[in-house]
Amino acid sequence: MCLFCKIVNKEIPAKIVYEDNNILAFEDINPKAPVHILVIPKKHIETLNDINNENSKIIGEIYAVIANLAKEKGISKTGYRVVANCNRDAGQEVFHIHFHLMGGRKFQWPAG
Ligand code: D5M
Repeated sequence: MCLFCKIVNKEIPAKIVYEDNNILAFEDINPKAPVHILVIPKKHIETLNDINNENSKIIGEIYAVIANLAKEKGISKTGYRVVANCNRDAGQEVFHIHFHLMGGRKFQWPAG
C-alpha cells in the first residue's frame, strides 16, 4: 500500500486539517511555505496521467476544499499556489496524486 493510502487508513500519523468521505488534507511533513497542506483523494490514483472521465469529479471537489482551506488559513486574499507534480521531471515523490496548497509567503514565477 502506498504512503498516502496508509495515511488515509490512519496506519501512519499525519496532522489532518480536513477530512470527508472522499478527500483528506494534511500538513506536509517538509513544509516549503508557512502554509503547506497536501490535499488528496482517498482513492488511490497514481499520477495526473491517470485522471479520466470516470474519476475526474474528485478534482473539482479537491479544489473546493482548497478554496475553503485557503480562507481558513487566512491566505485567500494575499494569495497562494497550488502545485501538482507529475512524474520524474516534475519531481513527483509520492505516487498517489496530491495537490500542494502553499501560502503565507511570496512565490517566484516561473516556478523552479
Ligand atoms: O511531494 C510529496 C510531498 O509529500 C513532499 O512535499 C513531502 C510530503 N510527505 C512525504 N511523506 C509525508 C508524510 N508522512 N506526511 C506528510 N507529508 C509527507 P511530491 O509532489 O510527490 O514531490
